[in-house]
Amino acid sequence: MSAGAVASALAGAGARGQERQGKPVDDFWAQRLGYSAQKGVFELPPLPFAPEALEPHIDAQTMTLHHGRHHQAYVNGLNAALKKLGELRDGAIEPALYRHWTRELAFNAAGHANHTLFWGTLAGPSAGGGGRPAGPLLSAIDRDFGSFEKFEGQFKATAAAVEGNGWAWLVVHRAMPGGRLMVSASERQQDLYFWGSEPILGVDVWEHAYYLKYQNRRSDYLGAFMNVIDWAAVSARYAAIVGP
Ligand code: MN3
Repeated sequence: MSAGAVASALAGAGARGQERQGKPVDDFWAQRLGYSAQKGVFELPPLPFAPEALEPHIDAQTMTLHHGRHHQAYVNGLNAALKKLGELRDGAIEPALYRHWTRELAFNAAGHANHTLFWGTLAGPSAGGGGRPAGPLLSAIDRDFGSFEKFEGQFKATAAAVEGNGWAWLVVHRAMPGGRLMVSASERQQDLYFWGSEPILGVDVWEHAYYLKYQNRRSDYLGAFMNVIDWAAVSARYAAIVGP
């Protein structure tokens, strides 16, 4: 390594060290997930808009139940898993209980994170929901999928094909240069997740997300969902990950 490269690498390490001491570059999850250091538990963050804001595409009753009961249940499950794992460490050790509560931890933590991201990427018709992105995100979609229409086709088809409960995602892979985008899916909350991918948009296709209004017509829900995507928020998340 040349002297210049060494100096450059050290400068980079120094910059990263400063970031660790101060505000991290990308502290999205730290800001959003509602961890109370004082109480030592996660708390359900409020829905960032009124439950009726996504009408007529997603109804208020679905939103109220989805946030207040389903999302709350993931937060409760996450806190319970952390508590139980602590109790197991301190008491009688039964390996099968570790397996159970570690699974509970992964499922509920992912459920909490998935829904937190989800609410933050939605906007009603009067708040700019729907349409398509602009700027660097649209350029990246054109580059990586061929066109916005091809992205939309893959995203909706992936969501329609999730077996049982799960999600379809638009993700950035951190290891690939230039903010490479991909469409992926989760079964349940986190099964099929691959390390290094960072979701910037997801659609919840658990039946609790749409059954009251759409019953078993998942494809109708997916069509409506495209009308409530807050592309400005998705673009901001993309920019935060990829950088200027
Ligand atoms: Mn859900």
